[in-house]
Amino acid sequence: MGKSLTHKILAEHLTAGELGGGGEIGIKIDQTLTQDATGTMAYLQFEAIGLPRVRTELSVSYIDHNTLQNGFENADDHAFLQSAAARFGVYFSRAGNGICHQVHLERFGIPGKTLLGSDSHTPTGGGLGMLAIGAGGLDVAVAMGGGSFYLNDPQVVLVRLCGALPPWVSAKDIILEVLRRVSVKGGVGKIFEYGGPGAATLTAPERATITNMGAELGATSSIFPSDEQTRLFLRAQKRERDWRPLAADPDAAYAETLDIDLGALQPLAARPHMPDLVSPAAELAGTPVQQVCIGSCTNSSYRDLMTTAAILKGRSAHPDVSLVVAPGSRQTLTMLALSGALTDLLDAGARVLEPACGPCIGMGQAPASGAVSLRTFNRNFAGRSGTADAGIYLVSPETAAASALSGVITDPRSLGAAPPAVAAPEIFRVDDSMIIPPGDPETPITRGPNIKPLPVAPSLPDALSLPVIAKLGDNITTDDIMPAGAKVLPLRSNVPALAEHAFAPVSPGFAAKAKAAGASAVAAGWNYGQGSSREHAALVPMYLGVRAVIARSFARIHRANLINSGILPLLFAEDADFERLRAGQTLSLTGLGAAVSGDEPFPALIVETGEKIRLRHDLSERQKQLIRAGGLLNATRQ
Ligand code: MIC
Ligand code: SF4
Repeated sequence: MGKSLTHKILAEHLTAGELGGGGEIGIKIDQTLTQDATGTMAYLQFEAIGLPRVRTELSVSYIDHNTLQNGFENADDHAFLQSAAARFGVYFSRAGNGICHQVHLERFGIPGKTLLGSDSHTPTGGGLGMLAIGAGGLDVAVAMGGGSFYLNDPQVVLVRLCGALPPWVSAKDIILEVLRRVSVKGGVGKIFEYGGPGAATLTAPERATITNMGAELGATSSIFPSDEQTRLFLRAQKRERDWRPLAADPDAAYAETLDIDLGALQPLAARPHMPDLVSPAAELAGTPVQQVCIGSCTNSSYRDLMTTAAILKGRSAHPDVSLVVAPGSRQTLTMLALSGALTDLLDAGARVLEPACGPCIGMGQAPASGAVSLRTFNRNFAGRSGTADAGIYLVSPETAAASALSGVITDPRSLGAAPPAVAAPEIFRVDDSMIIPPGDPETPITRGPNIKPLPVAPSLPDALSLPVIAKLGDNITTDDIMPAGAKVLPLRSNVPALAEHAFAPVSPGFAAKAKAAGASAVAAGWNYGQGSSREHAALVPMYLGVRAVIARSFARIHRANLINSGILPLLFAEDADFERLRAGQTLSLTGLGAAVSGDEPFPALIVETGEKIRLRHDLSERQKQLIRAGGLLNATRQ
């Protein structure tokens, strides 16, 4: 039986465990990336590990999230990150150079390499045939130190594409179709490998749109083969030397297969407030729109913005629509400028932002109360835009541009028979002057007042009495646990200040209750912790004394972050146990040492009612050790 591309790359990098065995595996990481909202912690952790320089082939630190400088905090963080990059041997992509995933694709991604990034959309690199995975900052810090990255041996799903996209339908509609079929939790534990004859019709940036938003499936990663399209892209980036052909064996075995006929797709939109609530744009047509945002790491390549500009050329955005364009990279923005397309965007009334995450993470451009905002982004969780009652729809650049012109959700096919043709450039404008190479290992680290020491996890006692401060529903996101946005993000390197905002959207007053309790637990439904990789969603609860999260299931990255922070990720043994436990009750856990060492369900007492419920865990031997040691940082130092 032949091998999938995923298994080939995993096999080349395997350091522990067995492929196909279903257990935990360790892999060697070739490249890492961090961004400024997660990077401060990652480099503080790398510093705490105590190595002088990174041991990867390449590590890059990007500044792209916290670019609104309302106070000193973000600039302080950037100065810290720049000095840490120089000292530890990391490339530093300055503020204004673009979004980590877009720039990494353009300038650093290499087919067949492994990439670990402290951002959930790191799988964007899968568009180039890399095995690119998102993780918490601490996992990335360990990988920078040369340590293996551990993951559950993934199930590999083949997404077989046939045919070619019809006019006005683009890559975003493909991944929205996958989300419609698979759902936001359907990808947990899986890697989506794209193939079939339709794959060859997609350029590398189009593929990257798909692998980027594979994160919204909860998937471990997504990957395309490295073929002629990949070669053309790398050649146009003046990096053809980085190309090598890579594909699955023709008789490769897969856990599942998903067939998509590209020719049968139509423009789609994800409705508020989940990326898998997908409808045809035509069915939503006529809904008034107050804001249209084009950009983010999903859809802000040269192809996407040139297409947008061509659709808008010679016309104006509807007077009721605020049209925002955030280019993905300085390369894209300068090429738009040189081609004149930037003028077309400005003439159409676009508010052009610097190349950064911007509105995608609520860094400015919060929509008006109750507004409908169409975005080419990847997440539409309630409140993430900065406006709690805004309704965010996720769409392609084509649908966004058509709707910006009309002021209502518009199926772009209504604009005519064929969209303006945008050819992939023969050569991109390559200028790496805003990427600073690694500096002197003696560089002193700059530490402004916003850089606070790392919180330290406690080790596991044998008995715990834990008030359940909150009982939450299904699909709780890390934006619910640790909100982002322009007001809160500047506190990412200041855990005590950040802690005041924990669980704000779903459990107001959480921080005060947790502090009063000393030690506590949180209960939740399915897919707890989906979304962002931010380890702050574990670090902050740990800082506030949360010792266990008991859920029906967990999202991959967040579960790993909980363990890394020494918080027990427990599961309800049965549905009835979930029903029985209520917020405000106290859970008494005894014999925890034995319970963690064993693999059997164990009892927990609800103090108020005297009822016993049964809990379990699915920790690997390595994870059991981490929990006992009080998390990954303590364990690594030991
Ligand atoms: C996001 O899209 O939610 C972020 C902001 O990029 C996060 C990282 C973070 O919270 O800093 C992610 O996707 O991992
Ligand atoms: Fe930035 Fe948004 Fe992409 Fe996250 S999803 S990396 S915030 S552009």
